Amino acid sequence: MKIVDAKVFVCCPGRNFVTLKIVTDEGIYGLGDGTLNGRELAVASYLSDHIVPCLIGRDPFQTEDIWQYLYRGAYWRKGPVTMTAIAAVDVALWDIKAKALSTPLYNLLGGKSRTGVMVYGHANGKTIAETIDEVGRHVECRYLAVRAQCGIPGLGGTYGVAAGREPYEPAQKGLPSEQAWSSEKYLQFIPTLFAELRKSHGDDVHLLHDVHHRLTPIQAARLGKALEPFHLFWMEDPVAAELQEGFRIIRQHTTTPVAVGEIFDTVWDARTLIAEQLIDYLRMSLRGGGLTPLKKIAAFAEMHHVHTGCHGATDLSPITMGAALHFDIAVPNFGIQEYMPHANVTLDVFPHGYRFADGYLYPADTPGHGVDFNETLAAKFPYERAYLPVSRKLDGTLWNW
Ligand code: EZ4
Ligand code: CO
Repeated sequence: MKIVDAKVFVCCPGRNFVTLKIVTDEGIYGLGDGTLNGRELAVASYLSDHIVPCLIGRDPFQTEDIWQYLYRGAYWRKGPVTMTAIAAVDVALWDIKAKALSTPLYNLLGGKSRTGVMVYGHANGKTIAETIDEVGRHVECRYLAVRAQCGIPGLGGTYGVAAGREPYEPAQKGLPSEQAWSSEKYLQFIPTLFAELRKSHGDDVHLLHDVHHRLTPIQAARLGKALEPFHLFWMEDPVAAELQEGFRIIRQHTTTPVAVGEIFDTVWDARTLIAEQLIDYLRMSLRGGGLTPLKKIAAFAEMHHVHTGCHGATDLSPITMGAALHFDIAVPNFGIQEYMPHANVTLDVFPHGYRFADGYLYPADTPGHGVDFNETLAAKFPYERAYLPVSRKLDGTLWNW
């Protein structure tokens, strides 16, 4: 089998997505997701200008060799644009391989290790009362795990909380907006939020919280300690992780489980964190280079008692979600999968076979990863410039969003 064509599509059904379609001489095609929130066109160019010409004529079954060719062969390694582009190719090739063998992707990854993939939903409120209601709404929909975010008294917009009544979307049309941040006000407030959530919803539901890189290690240590009575499933991205050794400080002070990695690109970004058992969950999904490296990172994590917790925000297309579910259901050290349902208009462009029931997602049982792409419909939604917001401390200092 040979690759005869590859096309890159940029579309905006509700939000921007980059999609790669690789076509073979046997008529089988594979689909990969190259979406990098706020930097979509850079990945589209990396793919169409620099990668697609190198793919024509290759054997799509050689997922490992093609991965090495694109990673080592480019000389310039790592980086979010490169790794998102390689991910799109890698996932499309695994899709082709599974379709050619006429089996669901999970069967190429060891087969099913569990019956369903436990997911967590997002409960966001402007106030504690609203967040309590939102968690309640998820519990009614049978979610077993819920991430809770809340507006901070004294601050305007807070990460994770939508402006209007529409579902939260982590990108806004036009140039980046700016939001005010105070770590002091946040640290003061969050333990009260979780105390109230436990009072209203009891101890059974798994509660999670995303700090979104806003704290320093000692502040994160203090938060983790204050949250111990409310036994969170995890505290996510407590600090920016360029300095992996900084997580030692968090670990020395608290038993609240730590999750990190949605912006990591390679195992090198998590090597110390895993080897020293400084984290409990690795948040990398397929965006960091695809399935080929994710299998390796997961195996390395397994040896260190670290579980997976794939990123699953709406800025990853249904292709990443669909393919991640095959990984989740197969990998021995699966932890949990993030699930932010896509808008209906997005799902119309990406017909898919995965489904949610009683707190679990189930991957498609059809050959491949089970997510398709409607090119004709996608063409009706051209790219629209959109960015994540930026965050500033109250004195104007630019901070982590
Ligand atoms: O803000 O994916 O855990 N989920 C998250 C996301 C991120 C977006 C950034 O593109 O933190 O909502
Ligand atoms: Co996050």
